[in-house]
Amino acid sequence: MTANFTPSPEVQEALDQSRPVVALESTIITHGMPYPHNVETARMVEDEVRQAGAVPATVAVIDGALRVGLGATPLETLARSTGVAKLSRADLAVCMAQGGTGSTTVSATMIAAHLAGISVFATGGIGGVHRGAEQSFDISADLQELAQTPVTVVCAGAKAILDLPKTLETLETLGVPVIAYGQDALPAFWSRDSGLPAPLRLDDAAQIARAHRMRAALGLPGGQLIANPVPPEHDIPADTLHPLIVQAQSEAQAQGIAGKPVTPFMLRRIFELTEGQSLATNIALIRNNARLAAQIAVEMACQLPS
Ligand code: PSU
Ligand code: MN
Repeated sequence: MTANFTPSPEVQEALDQSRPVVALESTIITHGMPYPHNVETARMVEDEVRQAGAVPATVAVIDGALRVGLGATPLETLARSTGVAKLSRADLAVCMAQGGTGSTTVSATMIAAHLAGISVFATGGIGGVHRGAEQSFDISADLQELAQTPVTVVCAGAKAILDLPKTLETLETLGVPVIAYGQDALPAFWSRDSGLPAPLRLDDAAQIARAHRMRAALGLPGGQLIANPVPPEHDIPADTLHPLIVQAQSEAQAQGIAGKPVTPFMLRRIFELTEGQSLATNIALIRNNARLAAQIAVEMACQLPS
């Protein structure tokens, strides 16, 4: 480990004692939600993990150090900052070399989690193949990361702003298991049902932990994607969202928004067009994912050979 890579004392102690730890990302804080909802949500998510018996480890780069487990002050500072870099696999090392500060996306958070020895990570929705990718070539680095880094990622499905059939096809090509939790349908972030069947289904945390261990035993690289449907009371049906997504996307196109800013722009416009309903759903689904991720981490710790 280098001096630039520093799990917090609490996280390091839990890992040393083989106690359950759940990694959390920070792009959702800096680019996914407005202040102060972002920092409030980050705290609630950490509390969910603790209540379920695991230690939360929020990941970010602060002044060149890759931090795994953020204290209250850096979390608040990050949440208030504007113009923070959004780091994926491609940008992580350069940001650190420059002594910069940035939030980590799913791909960079998986890298940090794996370096620290954390096997489970909770987020909202992963990135994927964007609509119109046949023109733009915009495919999130999250997919390649799932193919190579052995972390089980709990999300609420890929964001509905993406091309979900193409995202599923790409994940299959990359050898990533996409596992719906407790239902047959693939959830689509704000909606419980995307209208697509999920390739795989598991119904409890112990099975998910076993499948993770089985991949390792087989020598298969990469992680698992768990798609956990948002609780029913917060579901926004896909049909309700569809026209709003189409509208937001045509606005993005008209304004020439491309690359990294696309996802933050889309999330903000859906928030505005649903008059805040999408944010309440986003918060509910992240908390729900944190709970399941903690249960999986607890099972993984129980299943450790003694
Ligand atoms: N989930 C959310 N909000 C977010 C993201 C996920 O609820 O802001 C972030 C994640 O960090 C994910 C990133 O890795 O969006 C994907 O960005 P892109 O499409 O540019 O790869
Ligand atoms: Mn992209």
